Amino acid sequence: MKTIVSGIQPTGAINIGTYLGSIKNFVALQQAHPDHHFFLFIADTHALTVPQDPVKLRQAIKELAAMYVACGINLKQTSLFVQSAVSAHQEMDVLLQSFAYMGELERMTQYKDKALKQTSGIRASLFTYPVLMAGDILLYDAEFVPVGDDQKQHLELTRTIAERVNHQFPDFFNVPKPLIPELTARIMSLQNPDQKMSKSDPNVKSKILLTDDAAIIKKRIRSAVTDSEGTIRYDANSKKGLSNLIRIYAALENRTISDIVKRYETSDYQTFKADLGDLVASHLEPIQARYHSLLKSQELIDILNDGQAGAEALAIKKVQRFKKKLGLGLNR
Ligand code: ATP
Ligand code: LTN
Repeated sequence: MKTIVSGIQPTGAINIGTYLGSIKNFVALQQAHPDHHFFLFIADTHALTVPQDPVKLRQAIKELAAMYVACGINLKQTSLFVQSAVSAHQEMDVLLQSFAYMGELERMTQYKDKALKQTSGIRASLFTYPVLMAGDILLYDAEFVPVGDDQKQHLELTRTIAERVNHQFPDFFNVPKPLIPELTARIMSLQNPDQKMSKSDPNVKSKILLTDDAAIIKKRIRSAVTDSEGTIRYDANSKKGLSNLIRIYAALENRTISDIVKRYETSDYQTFKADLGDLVASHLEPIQARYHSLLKSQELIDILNDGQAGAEALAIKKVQRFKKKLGLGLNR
């Protein structure tokens, strides 16, 4: 069976950066590869790498699960589950710790960035996070891993770890390919187009949440930082803010940047922003309706239970085979 694997941390409300950089592509990827099974999870163990309020974390897990389904994941082709419920993820993490080197982990830019932001102690799990992530992927012998640009380095390390294991035990892991979207690899903050739009950014004006209502969405886009030139053209260096908005527009309409620029070349920023506000709001409306009905439903719990069973069926066997290869335990 060919597989696709991806996950998102339940660390807060999902914004259109995460949606366009990952979730929307999950759906497209499933359509393009109907023969691939998708192991999609809520990366709750990853969330513990920084302090969390347990009540909020549990709520965020359900919200993310509901959002995945609301965004149109094809459940017939997917095992959707909570990472911590499949303990093979933790086991694989421990085993792979012996196939990653300190120097490799020290080079991870996400670790360096997040460690800098910590006001109290930096957790050991933040440092070893990429090993847990490698385990998430290798457990299912993923062919493809759809992620945004910020996860590229973690994917490279995953490939290195897989190749290292394979060197000792030929062909044990499939070496996965990252799938990073060209147009939406990095959607930027609406207030600071030099920074990626991020869940953890405390500035509410920097992002559009998938649960925001139409009035808020339009307001956020209206107040997005652009430039004073006044001409609608794409330039990712000198017109970062406007170019970010053009990318969001193009991605939502599944069109190219030049299609959008052509349509608005004689327009002003105000008109473009108003149209983009309408487009985002109408795109999110059906997602929001489905999300709210799912959130409190038994259907969601059933989906997650089924997904867990589907994931365990593969993951437990893979870990057992790995332990055996490594010479762990008794040969019973
Ligand atoms: P945090 O701020 O807590 O680190 P985040 O906003 O970076 O969270 P993640 O949960 O780490 O979001 O990301 C989930 C997925 O969405 C990853 O594949 C990531 O690469 C992608 N992603 C997140 N933000 C963006 C963005 N602004 N543009 C494109 N892809 C993104
Ligand atoms: N590190 C990722 C979340 C994640 C993930 C994965 C993504 C954890 N395990 C496996 C793809 C495959 C992030 O979004 N920050």
